[in-house]
Amino acid sequence: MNDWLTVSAEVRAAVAANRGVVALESTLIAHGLPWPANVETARESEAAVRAAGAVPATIAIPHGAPTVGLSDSQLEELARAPNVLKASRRDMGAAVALKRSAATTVSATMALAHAAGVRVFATGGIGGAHRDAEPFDISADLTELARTPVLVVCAGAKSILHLPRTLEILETLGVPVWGYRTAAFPAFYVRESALPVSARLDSPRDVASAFAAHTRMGGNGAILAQPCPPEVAVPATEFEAWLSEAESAARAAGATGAKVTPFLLARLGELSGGRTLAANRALIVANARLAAEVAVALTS
Ligand code: PSU
Ligand code: MN
Repeated sequence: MNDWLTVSAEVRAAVAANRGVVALESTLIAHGLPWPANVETARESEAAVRAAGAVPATIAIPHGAPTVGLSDSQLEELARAPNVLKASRRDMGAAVALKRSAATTVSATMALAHAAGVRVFATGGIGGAHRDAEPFDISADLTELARTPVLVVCAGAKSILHLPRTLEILETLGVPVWGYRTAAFPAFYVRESALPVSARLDSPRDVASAFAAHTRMGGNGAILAQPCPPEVAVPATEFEAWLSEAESAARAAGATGAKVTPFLLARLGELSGGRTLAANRALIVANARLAAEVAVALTS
């Protein structure tokens, strides 16, 4: 194993024994959800992975040490600490050199998962192309999917994004977008968009076969998109009203770059009276469970 990477004993043993392992990201803990919902969701996700027979590997850079498989106390520290960096792929080197604590976004988590031999990863929603033409803003999650062979299980792309543009970029980059039991691309808190996925897959076994075939033929990352659980999903029209208000607030506050997504998610939580927060939590845990089922299917 790489000497620059700390991998927990449990994760290392599971990877060596070809058991199912699921990577979980930490930006949603440090920047996506408020305390204490963040630590509760992280623990529920780990429990959901275990219940499905796989090993959870939450990933972050505590005090400058890239780590796959955080301990529970590291997880809680990350959830409580102020001033945790939000690290995408490009930010990891400086965080390590300066011994800064950093949460990893989808791009950075994919890179570290791959370095540890973990093939399946669960999150809430991936980043993508933002709606405004100016300032121009496209997430590093998309290019990482193009280069790193990890399956990202999510509820689609965040509904704060320009979804048609995001899907076109993924097509250009050769990244499959599979719908789990749906032909319509899910839109995070909103169960479905009017946009098609590249293929519909209906079982963890089919997903495992498709991902194995994709990587065998030289493909890298892939997306498995599962709609938000129906009990907590938000209707599209209601969501659009909250979003335009949150976007005006973001412009007024001058939130740009890496600050945009956390700002919008927090504002949406307030505007919706906590409904987007409930949806976000539920979809993250549901994705962790599905990712574990796929990870187990990939090992047999
Ligand atoms: N899923 C969630 N909440 C989040 C994220 C995902 O439910 O906060 C994070 C992921 O880490 C993703 C990031 O990579 O949002 C996107 O940030 P940006 O738009 O700055 O690329
Ligand atoms: Mn961005």
